[in-house]
This record gives sequence, C-alpha cells and structure tokens, in this order.
Amino acid sequence: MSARLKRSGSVSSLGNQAASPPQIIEEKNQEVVVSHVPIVSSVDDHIRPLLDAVDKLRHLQVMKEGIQLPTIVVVGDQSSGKSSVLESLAGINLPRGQGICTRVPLIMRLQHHSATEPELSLEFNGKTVRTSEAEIAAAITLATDEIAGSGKGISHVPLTLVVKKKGVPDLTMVDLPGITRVPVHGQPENIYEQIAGIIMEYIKPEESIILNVLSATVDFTTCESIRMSQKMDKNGGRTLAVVTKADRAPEGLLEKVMADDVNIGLGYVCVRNRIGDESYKEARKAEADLFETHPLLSKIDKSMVGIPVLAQKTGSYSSNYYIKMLAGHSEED
Ligand SMILES: Nc1nc2c(ncn2[C@@H]2O[C@H](COP(=O)(O)OP(=O)(O)O)[C@@H](O)[C@H]2O)c(=O)[nH]1
Ligand SMILES: [Mg+2]
Repeated sequence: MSARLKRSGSVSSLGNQAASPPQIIEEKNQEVVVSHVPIVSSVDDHIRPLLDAVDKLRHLQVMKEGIQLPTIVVVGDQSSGKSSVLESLAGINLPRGQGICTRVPLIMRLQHHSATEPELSLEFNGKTVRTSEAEIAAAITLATDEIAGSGKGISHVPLTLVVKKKGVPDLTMVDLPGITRVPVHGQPENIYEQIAGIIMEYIKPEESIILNVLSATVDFTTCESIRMSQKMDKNGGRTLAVVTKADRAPEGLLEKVMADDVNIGLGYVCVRNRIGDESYKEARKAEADLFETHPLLSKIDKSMVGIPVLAQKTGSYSSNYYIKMLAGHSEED
C-alpha cells in the first residue's frame, strides 16, 4: 500500500456528527422533485469546497494518473435492501424487489453540473442511451436484460448510469447482485462463485468504501457479505454497516448494533427505506417518525439512525480520503 493511500485514525471521527435533514423543494405534477437529496446536502455542508479544489487540480492535470475518486460499493445478501439504500442516498429510483433483481453491476456515476435540469444516460454494450429520472428503473431493467438475458442469469459486465445533476458530489456508487447460495431455476450451478467473484473485484480497491447492507431481520453473524468484506478489508477501516428494515424487526435491534459481534470498523447506521410506491419525501418522513417515536427504535443513538446520517458518514469518509490523497501529493511533489 502506498503511503498516500494509508488511512489513519481520523476516519473514526465519522461517528458523532449531527445530521442535517434533506430539503425537499417542490412538487410538480404529483412527482416529487428532489433538489437536495441527502448525499447532496451532506456534500454542500462539508466537502463542496474540497471537491472544488479537487476539480481545479484535475484541470491542472495534477490528478491525471493513479488516483481514483472514492467509490461507494454496496454489498449484501439477496433482498437485504442494497438497491433501496442506494436509491435512498442518491434520490434516484432503482429497480427493487423480492428475489434476484440486480443482475449486473450497476455503476452509478454522479457528476455535478451547473444546469438546473438533470441529465441521465445509461452506457452499456458500447452504446449510450439517454433517459430520465421518471424512466430510470425501467431503462435499467431493459438494459440488464440485454446484457444478462431476460432470465435469472447474472453477468459481470457492468451497466453505467451517468447522473449529471446540480449539486451532486463527484462520486461513484456501485450496486451489485446480492449473494445467494442456492441457484434457483434458470441459474447456473456456480452462481455463488460468480457473484462472489464480482463482489471481490469491486471491494478490493483501497478507495472503495464498503457499505455492508444487513437486514435487521437476520442474525448478522450469518451474513455472508461480512465474511467477504473482511477478506478485503481486514480491520474494517473502510466498512460501514447499514442495517435495513428496522421497521420490520425493531425487537433487539439496539442490542444487536451495540454488541458489534461482526466487528464493523466504521460502525452501524440503521435505516428504513422507501416501501412500495411511497414517494421519496414520504419515505424520509416515515423514517424520521419511526426513529423518533418507536418505543424501542427511539432508544438507538441518533448518530446511528437514518439516511441523512448515512449520507453524512459516507460524505465525511470521502472528504477524509481526499484530504489524505491531497496531503500525500503535496508531500511527494
Ligand atoms: N419494510 C422495509 N422494506 C424494505 C426496506 N428496505 C428494502 N425493503 C424491501 O426489501 C425488498 C428488497 O429490496 P432491494 O433493495 O431490491 O434489495 P436488494 O436485493 O438487496 O437490492 C424490496 O421489496 C424492498 O422494498 C426497509 O427499510 N423496510
Ligand atoms: Mg438490488
């Protein structure tokens, strides 16, 4: 590991910052237009000046080679809520559902642009298809069928979604197929090995922040994704646990996250994602109410609950990464 990529203790300061709630600006034709999704508010507050500095450096060609932008990689068992977490963070609807739904790596590249209208496109199989926020889930499903066939098979060939939106951080987020042990009808015998191979490839780089998605409904010690991320990130220094479905299994959740039986370096954040046809705004409101009023869930420390806290933690991690990278650079030059 090169000196400039080495991580020090400062990352552990992530835990205790208060979160600012996302602001949801206007409603148009019943469709909620989210101008300030969590990852955006968090960036505005904390790392926008840094990102601007990085942008300038990039123009000066200082960062041409060897330095990757931070990447948030989401891993977890099938149906644990990976796609839901990413859509909560980025405010973009992704295909979600029971069973195998994400069948190819989805690389979501967020880029800030100054125009007010967002621009979305999908890149796969050597072509680029323009799309919109309203059509994105359907477009991803279509593209997945084209890459991996319309059955239940998976592929390591990625699908890239480029999101140019005012205020978003220059950040890459990767949604991966969920871990499954037993092939279902139409899946190859080696489905587990295929998925494990894809996951390892994406969590290996040092600049990957691993969001390990665990459903509150399961025993964390049985989660395959923990074993996998521990292989690549031994002391857990770039792994954050996201506990989904807090609404479905509130009993004992506080004890589970406090016990930390599975040694997660960057700690736990419990969330409640969008359910069914809820709008983004309704989902965040329901989440805030749940952790505020539920007799058991309200006992969990506020620094460990909610999508805004998760956005802030991942944002802080990215800014720490930038700071170290830039410091490393100036030492070398
Ligand atoms: N009640 C509840 N359901 C959730 C939550 N997060 C995800 N789900 C549901 O769990 C199912 C699987 O979610 P998905 O994001 O597709 O999981 P993935 O396979 O890990 O990508 C979907 O039906 C989601 O709506 C949550 O926090 N609460
Ligand atoms: Mg998924």
